[in-house]
Amino acid sequence: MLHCGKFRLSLDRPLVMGIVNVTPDSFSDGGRYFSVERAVEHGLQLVEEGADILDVGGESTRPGAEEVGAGEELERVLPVLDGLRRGGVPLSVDTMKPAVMAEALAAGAAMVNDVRALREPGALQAVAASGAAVCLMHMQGAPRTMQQAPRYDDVVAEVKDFLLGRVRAALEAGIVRERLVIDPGFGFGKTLGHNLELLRRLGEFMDLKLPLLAGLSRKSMIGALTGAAVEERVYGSVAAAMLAVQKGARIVRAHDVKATRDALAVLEAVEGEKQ
Ligand code: HH2
Repeated sequence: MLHCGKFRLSLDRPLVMGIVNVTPDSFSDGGRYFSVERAVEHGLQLVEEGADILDVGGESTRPGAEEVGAGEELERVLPVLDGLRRGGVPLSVDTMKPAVMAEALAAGAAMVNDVRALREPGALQAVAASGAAVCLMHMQGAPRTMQQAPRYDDVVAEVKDFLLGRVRAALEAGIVRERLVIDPGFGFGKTLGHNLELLRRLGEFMDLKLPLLAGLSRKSMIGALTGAAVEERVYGSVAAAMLAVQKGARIVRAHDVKATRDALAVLEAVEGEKQ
């Protein structure tokens, strides 16, 4: 059972975290309102398609992406969180910034999804002060440069060690285990070979005895394997999500919620309930 603010999410069946990106619009003034409206509409659509959680992000973490200030990020994210409350599912905020975490949690977010695993000063405290769940993700380096020369001796062992350290830090800060989720961070400072090895050996993360989240949706590794452009990576992404769940992932982060849910329905029927 994942404790997610006022929500309790059963992990008996795999959960789908639907992705809601609130990225800047190229049309300046009227554009922002339009993009908030669209993001809310899109998120509500994902709930209809079966999303169990919505992950709202105001800063891209794509390799090479530029950083955004906390004020700007909040301006993007808060109105969308507000609009998505009526969806009735827990809302996660995808951010690395403690100031954004604190405000989003005050505005009712039930989860923090941090690709820096609460390493920014003040991040542990911001989450500890709430009852929200938190996803601790591994990343080597920083988004702008992480794909330049990722290097590991044993990618699985190193990612596991890192996550174990962050779990300990979270527990010490007073965030109880029931609120923790771990994520190996596919594509975050990893080559295709590293990503494939992580997926192949994902079962080894079960040692940490925490729910595992896998984010593979539309990532460049899917592009590399299929030759498909970003918006055409749905089939490869669904296959990767299924493999991740078969190897123990309990939450999959996905753009294409309906496709992922349908595939999971087949998997669940064949495999039955897993814990
Ligand atoms: N991947 C992205 C963003 N946030 N969070 C978790 N926990 N795990 C992930 O794998 C993960 C994540 C990728 O971000 P970006 O490239 O900005 O695009 P999108 O948000 O559309 O996936």
